[in-house]
This record gives sequence, structure tokens and C-alpha cells, in this order.
Amino acid sequence: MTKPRVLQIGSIAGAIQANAALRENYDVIALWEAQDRQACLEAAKDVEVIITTARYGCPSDVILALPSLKAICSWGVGYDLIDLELLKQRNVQLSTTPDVLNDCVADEAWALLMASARHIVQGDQMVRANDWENGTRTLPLGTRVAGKKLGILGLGRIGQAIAKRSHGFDMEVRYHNRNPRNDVPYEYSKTLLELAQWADFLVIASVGGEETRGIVSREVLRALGPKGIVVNIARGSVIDEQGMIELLQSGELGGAGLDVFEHEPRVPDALKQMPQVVLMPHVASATYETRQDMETLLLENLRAYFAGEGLVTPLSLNNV
Ligand code: 8YV
Repeated sequence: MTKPRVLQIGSIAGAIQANAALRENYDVIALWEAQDRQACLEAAKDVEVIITTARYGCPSDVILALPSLKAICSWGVGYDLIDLELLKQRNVQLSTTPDVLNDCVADEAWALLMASARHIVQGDQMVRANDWENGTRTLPLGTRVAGKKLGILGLGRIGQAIAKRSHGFDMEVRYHNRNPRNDVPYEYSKTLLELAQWADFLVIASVGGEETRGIVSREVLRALGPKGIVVNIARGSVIDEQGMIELLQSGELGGAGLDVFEHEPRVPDALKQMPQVVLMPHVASATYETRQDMETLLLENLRAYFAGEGLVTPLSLNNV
């Protein structure tokens, strides 16, 4: 039996065996390996499905070059690097890997919050450097997390998993979204500024892309205050990064736990030098179990598409 042809945008880094499984089941045209991109796209003219990841997205010229394109199957949940308007115009569907990563991303948001509030990284470094044993350094006092006010920007599936974890910490939760939800017990803040003024900690779990670019502005971060901590597991573009750096330097913002950056994998040197900041290399979903589940869901979307059953987890393009 001939294998269905698919175009893959990039190698799936951080997966377990997705790349091998794709090659085993599909005739994969590897765009990232092509010497001649145009010739590769020409060879892919009859392809109905593109495989990509949240990190690569899909360049619009690739979508436009494939007249037979019907679906893009992406590994991950972010779709900020795909032009959804273009997909609508071309009647192309998009599947992502929702839900399976909610818990691990929420766990990492909490790890960043706790690490930042309790100086976990600094404490670890102090012990390793024998500064504790030798009495050459003391750790600054941390910030209490339990009982505090947690603000969440973006109360989608990941935002709700973050909120759920706060129940064990006796925290009050409020959120800001495009629209208030009627299915959650948390109070809605009409503006992000209002949320930041109220909150001790602000966790960003919104979508990326143009609609949220820079909305966690200097003004919002200043409102969070000198004891406030911002945590970002969404997209670096959501925060005014330069504004955040300057407020952290001046002490007008207390701390930050960041998994994502505006120009990642480049991270501003200023952030690397700040002890009140905890940095991670965009790995919130990177556990063995979650990456396995993301892989299974990607493969299941492909199988179902080619079996004529339709995508398993299509994104509803009308609601985004
Ligand atoms: C991945 C992500 O680490 O799903 C997303 O949107 O950002 C992460 O889960 C990665 O970007 C997948 O390529």
C-alpha cells in the first residue's frame, strides 16, 4: 500500500519517537532538509496535509504553494505562527494537541512561581558554592505564596488547570479574558490593569499572536508592584519584555518566572543577571508522559484524516 504523502515543516524536537513514526506511516517530504525550497514545494503540490509544531507554525507561502492542502496537523497548542485568516480563506483545517498538556504546563507555571517567590535557584546555587557551610552568604527572605491573590490572564484550559492548583494554597483567584466565563467560580476583572492592581502574582496563560502582543505592558507590570511576581508560560510576545526588564532593575516589579521570551531562544543578558528571575528554555510541556500524549494525538489526527474520519481535535477557526 502506498503511504500518504505529507509535508513536514521541521523536525519535532523534544518528541519521543514522532519523527520516526511519521516516516514509518507516511511518505514525508522534509521541508527543513530541502536544498531547494521552491523545488521541494513544487514536489509537494499534491499534498493534502502539512505536519508542523507550535514552534515552527506554518509560513503563509507554504500554504499558498499547495493547492491541494486540506489540513495542517500541529504538535502543541499554540497557533500564533499560522495565519488563521488564510486558513479560513483556503478552507484548510488545523488540528493542535489540546488538553493533554494542560497539567504539565500548569505544573511548570507553579514551579516558576514557587521558585521565584522562595528563591529556589539562588538557594541551590548557595548550597553548591559552599556559601551556606562557610557562612559566606545568606539567602534573602522569600515571599509567602499561600493565602495570596492569584491573577490569571487567559482562563482557557491551561489557565483553569493553574487556577485549580491554587486551591491547595488557599488563594483567591481572579482572571482576565476576552470575555467573562459563566462556568468558573472565579471573579472576572474587566481589565488587565485592574487584575494586576489587585493581584500579588500574575500568571500569563493567554494565546500569543497579534491580539495579545505587549498587553502585559509596563503599566500593568508596575501595577503588580515591587512585591509582585509575573509568570509567563504562554508566549514571550504577550509581555513588554524591555519594560519588564527595566521595572525589575528598578525594583518596581518584584520578580519573574519565565518559560518563554520575545526572541527565544535568545534571552536578554539583563534577565540572565537578575537573581529575582527564574528562567526556563520553553519546556512547560516537556515531560515524558505529556510529550508521549502529544505525539499520540498528532498521529491520531493524521490517521483519522486519511481514514476519512476527519480530524480528531480540529481548532474551531470561527471562535479564534
Ligand atoms: C511546546 C508550546 O513546547 O504547545 C505549545 O504551544 O509552546 C509547547 O507545548 C512546543 O512549542 C511545541 O512545538
